[in-house]
Order: sequence, then C-alpha cells, then structure tokens
Amino acid sequence: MRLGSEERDSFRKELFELGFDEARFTTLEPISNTRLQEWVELGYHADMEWLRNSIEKRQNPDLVLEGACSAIMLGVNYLPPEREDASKQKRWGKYSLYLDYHDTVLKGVKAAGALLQEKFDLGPRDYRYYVDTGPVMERGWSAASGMGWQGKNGMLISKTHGNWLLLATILVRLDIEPDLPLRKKNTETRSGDRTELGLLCGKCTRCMDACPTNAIAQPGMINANRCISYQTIENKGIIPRELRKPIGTRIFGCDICLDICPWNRFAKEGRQMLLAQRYGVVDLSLLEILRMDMETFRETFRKMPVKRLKLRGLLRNACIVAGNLRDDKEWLPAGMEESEENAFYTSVTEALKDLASHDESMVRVHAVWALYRLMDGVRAAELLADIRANESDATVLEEYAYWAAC
Ligand code: B12
Ligand code: SF4
Ligand code: SF4
Repeated sequence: MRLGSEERDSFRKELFELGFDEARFTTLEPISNTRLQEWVELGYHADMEWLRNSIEKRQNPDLVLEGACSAIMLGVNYLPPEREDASKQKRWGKYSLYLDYHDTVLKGVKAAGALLQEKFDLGPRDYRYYVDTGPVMERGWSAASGMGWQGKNGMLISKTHGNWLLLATILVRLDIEPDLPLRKKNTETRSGDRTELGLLCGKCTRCMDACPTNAIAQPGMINANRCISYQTIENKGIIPRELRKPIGTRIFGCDICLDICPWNRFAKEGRQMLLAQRYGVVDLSLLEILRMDMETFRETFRKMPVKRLKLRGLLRNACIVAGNLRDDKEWLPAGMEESEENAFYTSVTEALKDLASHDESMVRVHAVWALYRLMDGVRAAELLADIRANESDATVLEEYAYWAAC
C-alpha cells in the first residue's frame, strides 16, 4: 500500500491535533556518509559507549525495523513563555523546565501509532517509535524530511520554530509519499545532498564563536567531552578542572549555541500540548540547591530530567556555579545591595564547607575547587584544614594538592 500526498497531508493534520508542531515524512535507506563513525572514532562521544555500540543500526534503519520504508519525523516546540527575569532561565537547559519529555511526548507518539493502526490497517509490529532514546539519527532524518536543516551548532533548525523542537521518530512498514527536504534559496527539490550540514547558515558562525568551551570541533560536529551539556548532564563523575570555569552559570544543560542562533527570531512559544511546564525550578536559589536534602530533591524534580542526575550530580554542578560566582553575578539574589553581598558569600562558603565533608567524594572535589575559587588560597586552606586532615580519597587529595601548588 502506498500513501499518496493527500492522505499523507490529512494524516499530518491529525498529528498536529495530537499536539505535534511538526510532522514530516521521509523515505528510509542506509545512510551513505560515515559522519557518525568519524565522530565516534575521534572520541567525540566521550563515554557514551551506547552510541558506538549502535552505529550499524543508526546507519541502517532496516536493522532497527526490518522492512521499514518510511519514517514519520515529529517535532514538539518547547520554547517556554518569556519571563521578565529571562536570564535566570538560562541557568537551566530549557528542556529541563518541563516534566521529562521522554514521557510526555511518548504519550503523543503512542497515540500517533494507534492512529496508524486504525487508519492504515497496520499491526503493532509494523512500526517502531522512539523519543530520543532509540538507535535512530533523529536530526539527520528530520533534515531529510524537510523539517529543517542541521545547523553548525549540530541542531535541527526549523524555519518556523528555530532551535526549539524536540524530536521523535516512528519507523513504519508503510510506503508514504515523502516530503521534500529544504534547499538553499527557499526552494524544495529532491536532488542534491538532502542533509547538508549548515544548509541555511550561510557565513554565520555565531554558535561556534559563542561556545565557551570550544566544543564545536567542526561545523555540526560537537565534541561531547568539551560540551557543557554532556558534562553537566551525562557525566556522572568529576568534571575536568579546565572546563569548570567556562561552565559559568549553567547548572544543568546548555543552550548557549542555540540561544545565539538568528533563526530563533521567528519562533513563538510552544503550545505545550505534549509538555508540562515546571517553571518554578528557575526560582530555586543557589543556597537552596547547595543545602538541598534528598527528600526535597525528590519532591522538586519528580518526573523531571534533573532527577536522572541524582542529588549528588546536582550538588556537583551547584558547586561549580558557586565557584564561578565572582566572575558573573547572575546567581546573586535579585535586588541584593552591595552591603549584603558579604553575608551572602559567607552563607555560600559555609554551605560549600559542609559539602567538602559530603559522603560522596565526587561532591567533595568540586566543593574544594569552589572554595579555592571563591576565597584567597591561604584562607581557604585554613578553613579546610581540619576537613583535609581527615580526607583519604585520592581524587579529593589531588584537588587539594592542585591548589596547594598554585
Ligand atoms: C548523544 C546526544 C547528545 C550528546 C552529543 C550531542 C551531539 N551534537 O551529537 C550531548 C549530551 C552533548 C547532547 C547535548 C544536547 N542535546 Co542531545 N542528543 C543526543 C542523541 C541521543 C544522539 C545524537 C547523536 O547521534 N550524535 C552524534 C552525531 C554525530 O550525530 P547527529 O547529531 O545526529 O548528526 C549527524 C547525523 O545527522 C549525520 N548525518 C549526516 N547526513 C545524514 C543523512 C541522514 C539521512 C541521516 C539520518 C544522518 C546524517 O551527520 C551529522 C553530523 O555528524 C540525540 C537523539 C537522537 N536519537 O538522535 C539527542 C538530541 C540531538 N539532543 C537534543 C537536545 C535538545 C540537546 C541539547 C540542546 C540539550 C541541552 N539543552 O543541554 C544539547 C545540545 C548540544 C548540541 N549543540 O548538539 C535534541 C535536539 C533537537 C534538535 N532540534 O536538534 C535530540 C534530537 C533529542 C530529541 N529527541 O529531541 N546530546
Ligand atoms: S551546548 Fe554549550 S557547550 Fe555544548 S556546543 Fe553548545 S554552546 Fe558549546
Ligand atoms: S548560529 Fe549561525 S551558524 Fe550557528 S546554527 Fe545558527 S545560523 Fe547556523
């Protein structure tokens, strides 16, 4: 059975009604270029070995669902409403200000699957769906479907929604008339490289220039080892010392190379039919986070992406933000008078001192780093003398030794 353009377009409308902001169709075939392989060979996947282990499947969708000939690429706009204190929001990756999209978007994708069965007489084994976690290159297939193109920042950028689409995929054993990929000069055609990196970026390099850790190794190629998003979300251990300062005020995720992109100017806030906002998180103060206990963590981040980081990971990230406080006052309480700043720094220092004795050595390393960044070295050494005397973990002792040698 082949789904012609009329039926396809009416199905698309139903997908919009389910809450998707984009629904595009593409034909599947093995991917001819080897960019994913090169990326992994260069070590840019950091310790995400699951990416290396699934290269073949990612390159060839037939290994994921035998006989699948089309992909339905779905996009959900997650641009939150603008707030007066927008700068606070930049501390968190925007996607983390919602209940975990893996769950909420999945509900829509399941409903789309049910529609496929009902309308086109398919069985549950005739399609497979994923939200982020499957062995499918979601950005490449979305570009192939004409939803947008992959920018130099690696993101799938849409002319309508800018950088603010979350993606989902349905691979299906149904021959669907494909949508056409984008092409330069705003025309669409089937010819040429349908997924050219940076297709509509022109000479712009804003994202590459803005990345504070130089993580964009080449246009469209992110070295995860250097990426703040990887370090603050995926890395479960110690964050390399050289990256801690450039992490700046970012506590979870990073949108710097997204925010700077001029294509966002056309984006409007999302309808949020498949997302559930938890915007209150941006109001958490640094001291509240540094002092957070397990129960509050569970309650605050229930069903949210931050939950996966666990409290110890959040404390680690908060220590880094605290250590950077003197470089950027972004996390200082709003409206704080200069005369009150000393008291604030004293409270932060006390909280960090407590974390320097935390059960987890990984938290202790970052607390020690933060105290030395915030204080004069001699005073930090004095403050930590008793704690250091009881320290036996090699990674924490290395942090002390580093500062002693400075
Ligand atoms: C691993 C991963 C990460 C890693 C690595 C990021 C990276 N750039 O590769 C880390 C942890 C750093 C990360 C960070 C983020 N991520 Co992420 N991540 C992924 C994941 C799971 C796999 C990406 C991957 O395979 N990377 C390897 C590179 C080599 O592949 P690629 O990016 O797909 O690009 C290659 C292919 O397209 C290939 N290619 C070339 N030609 C063709 C042709 C065809 C037909 C195909 C199919 C492919 C193809 O070449 C490209 C370049 O090498 C995807 C979900 C998924 N299943 O795809 C989400 C995903 C890319 N992440 C997402 C998001 C939102 C983020 C963050 C914004 C989160 C945050 N706020 O902190 C940041 C953005 C960082 C950035 N600038 O990329 C979204 C992006 C949505 C969008 N509009 O693009 C995705 C799609 C998740 C989702 N379902 O919505 N992420
Ligand atoms: S997400 Fe942040 S650290 Fe990663 S490439 Fe973009 S700007 Fe750089
Ligand atoms: S900032 Fe410029 S170079 Fe980067 S993705 Fe956007 S348009 Fe492309």
